[in-house]
Formats: sequence, C-alpha cells, structure tokens
Amino acid sequence: MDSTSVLIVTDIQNDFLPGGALAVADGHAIIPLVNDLARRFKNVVITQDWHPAHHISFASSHPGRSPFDVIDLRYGPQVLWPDHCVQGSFGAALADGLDIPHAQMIIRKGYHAHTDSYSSFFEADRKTPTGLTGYLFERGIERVYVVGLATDFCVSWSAQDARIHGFETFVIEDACRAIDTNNSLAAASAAMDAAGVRRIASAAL
Ligand code: VGL
Ligand code: ZN
Repeated sequence: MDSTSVLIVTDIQNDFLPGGALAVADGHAIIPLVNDLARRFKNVVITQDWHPAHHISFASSHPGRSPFDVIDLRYGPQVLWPDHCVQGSFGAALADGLDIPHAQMIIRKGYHAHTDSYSSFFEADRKTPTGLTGYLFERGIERVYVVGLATDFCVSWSAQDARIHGFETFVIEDACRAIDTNNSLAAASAAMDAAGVRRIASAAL
C-alpha cells in the first residue's frame, strides 16, 4: 500500500480473545490475516483499549448493574462491560500472535476514568480527541483501513470518525470479529454505510 494509506489494527488484546474477560467469539481467528495484511502496509497504527481500574464502562462500577446493560451517562448511552483491558494487566497486552514489528505507533484509549473511548479518534463524549487525527494529518495520510476487534464497537466507531475527518475509509470485514449484543452488529453496519465507510473483503485489496 502506498505511503498515504494506513492500516489501523484495533484492540487485538488478550481480553478480547477467547478466554479473555470480554472475549469476542473467534477473535483469535483474524490474527494470521491481520499479520498478512499488515505486511502490505508501509504505515500501521495499533490501538490498545487501556482502562484504569473501576472505569466507568465496567458494570462492576455501577452497583446493581450487569455486563451488557445499557445506562445513560452524561455523554449518552453506555453499554456496561465486564472489567477488561485494565492498564498494565495481562488482559490489556497485545495478543502474542500479533506480528507487526514495523507498526509505527501504538495509541491507547479509554484511560479517562469517567469517559469510555471506542473510537481511536474521539472519546465517547464525541469531542475529546486522542491525537490520532493530528498524527495522521501530519503524516499525509489520506486513506484509512480498519481491522480488528470488535467490528460493532471500536472498529465501527473508529471508521465513522475517520470519515468525519475526511479520510477515505475501509473496513476489511473478514479481518474483524463482532461482539454483537442487542443487534449491535447490524446497527453498526448500517451506521458505517450511512457514513460512507466502505466495507470490503481482504480479497478485494
Ligand atoms: C471494545 C467494548 C469495550 C472494543 C472495547 O474494542 O470494541 N468493546 N471496550
Ligand atoms: Zn473497553
């Protein structure tokens, strides 16, 4: 891929793999494909979900609530999750099988105790930037390809935000897996289509 394209490898961390705290079904299955795709990109950014203990997105922080409940927070609806990707924990580490030594940047997100961050561009309040936009602009990036976990949360929100910033944006669907709670995958797919995100298969690259 030319130097104006970037691959964003989203949240391929132990907690999102089978056996992890917020396991995405079949999440491990994408790793070989992601490694292969990454070799074809000069520019690769890796993202890492990175929460403090007692993060606001954890059901355990809300007495009486269970994982996958949805509550209203000051910035909108928030799905509550099992404790996951706690800073410095094994679950937050990048998956062992990920083999992308030439990745240039690892961006962490979700580190503010009171705000979640699915997207690698904006936190869930939709206005606090992570800094990734400036990084990509300064690098002259025009096209963003997104892979990883999970399709219906961090991948979808990142892809929609990439469109907001004017990047031509692709989600490589066979290099992603979904959580799919409360119809979230269908909703995310429709939202990506409406935002002008192109959902493609790796074979089309
Ligand atoms: C994610 C739920 C909670 C994701 C992160 O990476 O898609 N999903 N935190
Ligand atoms: Zn998270």
